[in-house]
Amino acid sequence: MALRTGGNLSNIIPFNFDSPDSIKGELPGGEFSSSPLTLAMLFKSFALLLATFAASALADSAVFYCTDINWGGNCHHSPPITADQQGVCHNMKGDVAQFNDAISSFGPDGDLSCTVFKDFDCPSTDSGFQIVHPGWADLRTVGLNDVISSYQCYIEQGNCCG
Ligand SMILES: [Ca+2]
Repeated sequence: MALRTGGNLSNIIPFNFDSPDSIKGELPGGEFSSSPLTLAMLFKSFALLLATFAASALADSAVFYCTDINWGGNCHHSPPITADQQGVCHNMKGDVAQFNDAISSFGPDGDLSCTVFKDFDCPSTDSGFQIVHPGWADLRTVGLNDVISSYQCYIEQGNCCG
């Protein structure tokens, strides 16, 4: 989904809504006789819809994990993982140290694809374990209960970073 990765609405919505004349100029054939104000309002509504969708899509690009299975116990919703943060390794240290070797459910939102590791620093010597939305509500089923120490995520779909 391209809208998720851009974050810059001016790239998505190339219209100037405050000037109906600018919309006139975009139409093939130049002049048109129907009310430019109505058309501008229509475009504006569409733009608001797009902006709302884009905002919700961006907000969804995060990771949710919990200390108990089925999203129970103590849980943490990570900050949104944006296009420029793809591949960044997140360690269960500092503010989230309580989750080190304690996670029993792990789920990426939206289009994220994440790899979890048993050790810190997403070691390249470990291929890790890939998790995509909606994630695993019971990490015991994949032998990863109470062992995860780091993870990294990529935006799986979308026309990133052009
Ligand atoms: Ca560990």
